[in-house]
Amino acid sequence: EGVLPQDYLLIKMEVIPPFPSKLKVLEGRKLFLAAATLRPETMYGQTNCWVLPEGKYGAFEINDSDVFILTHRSALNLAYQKLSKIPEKPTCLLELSGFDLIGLPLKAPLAFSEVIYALPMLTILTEKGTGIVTSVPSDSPDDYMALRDLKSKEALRTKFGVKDEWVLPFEVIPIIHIPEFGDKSAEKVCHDLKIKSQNDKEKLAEAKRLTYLKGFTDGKMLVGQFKGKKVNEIKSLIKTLLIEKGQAVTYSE
Ligand code: A2H
Repeated sequence: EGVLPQDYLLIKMEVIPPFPSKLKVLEGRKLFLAAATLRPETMYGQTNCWVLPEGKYGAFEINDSDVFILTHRSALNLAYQKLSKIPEKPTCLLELSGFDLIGLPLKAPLAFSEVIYALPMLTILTEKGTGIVTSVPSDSPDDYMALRDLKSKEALRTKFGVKDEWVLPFEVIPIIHIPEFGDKSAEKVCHDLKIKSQNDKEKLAEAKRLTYLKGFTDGKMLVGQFKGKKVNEIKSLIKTLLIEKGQAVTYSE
């Protein structure tokens, strides 16, 4: 836990019905994987969602209409931030593991693909955010390497029951231009630093440091309604827009 609170945006990635048998008791509800992000302006580049296979999650009643899948820890925090049907008390409708979530088809705000899928990432921390991460491989080195691992390693897909069609058709989408790194900054930096896999912790930390700040200070949008504008000028506008459309909520911890 850091000293200063971290303000995240939770992106509501809607689970497309009909639900698989494990989730059948939730049929008829509006169900979302709630992904914590610091980079709302990158949501155009979403190619999938990440879950921790061994992670423990729950489906929580947020209000009269919405049910969020996230960690119990984050559900308790949300309950103290007016995001629980019963104030200050999370209501878990169903216990789930990350394995139960792999392969869920999702509709994600601002994403170009109509459907993207929940896939396994082995480096997700359960003590941060919601334990659900949306994947933007163009601009996030972690996302880029985890997607590359799944694409290049058939054994990894088999191990987690990941179907080829949930992964192989999804390519890195250029969404932000950074003068120093081009249109796919994460791919370039991972390549330049010769990062081998999603487990290459130290190099990935360096890749994140290099791209994160530059994306904000020097990045320019290549797509969407703010095309041509600088990231630091429109980041908060996209956040507000997503909240107003009911596609995201704020969360701090
Ligand atoms: B970011 P900070 Cl394009 N475990 O969103 C591991 N990573 C997590 C997480 C968890 N439990 N919860 C959130 N995150 C990721 C987009 C993005 C992000 C881009 C580029 C960089 C980036 C798309 N993924 O983060 O430690 C989420 O990924 C680089 C730091 O709280 C979230 O924002 O600073 C970010 O880490 C929060 O990390």
